[in-house]
Amino acid sequence: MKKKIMFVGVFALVLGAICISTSFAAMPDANNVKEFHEGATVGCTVCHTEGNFKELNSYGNAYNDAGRNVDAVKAIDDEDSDEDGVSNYDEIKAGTNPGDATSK
Ligand SMILES: [Ca+2]
Ligand SMILES: [Ca+2]
Repeated sequence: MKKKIMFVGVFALVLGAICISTSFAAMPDANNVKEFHEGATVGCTVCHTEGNFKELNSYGNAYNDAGRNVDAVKAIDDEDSDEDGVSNYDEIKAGTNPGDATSK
């Protein structure tokens, strides 16, 4: 019984550490977008696929390919990563998703 409780405890600690490290890893990226687009609301789904935060959407891939920093945000601003007819800049300013063509 003690071994089972110990295993569950260790598993919970490892899972918690993974969740925390994943969240903190993504924060600098969201902050890069916020830094360039002052006042913008930037959630996880700006760069990641809805419901699968391990997978990048088209905007996330473009940001990653451009260098994954503030300059990358600027470099892809005039692009239309999700090909919905609205530029990444306009989508972020409007609060729509630059990586989701159904959001414009
Ligand atoms: Ca777009
Ligand atoms: Ca869009």
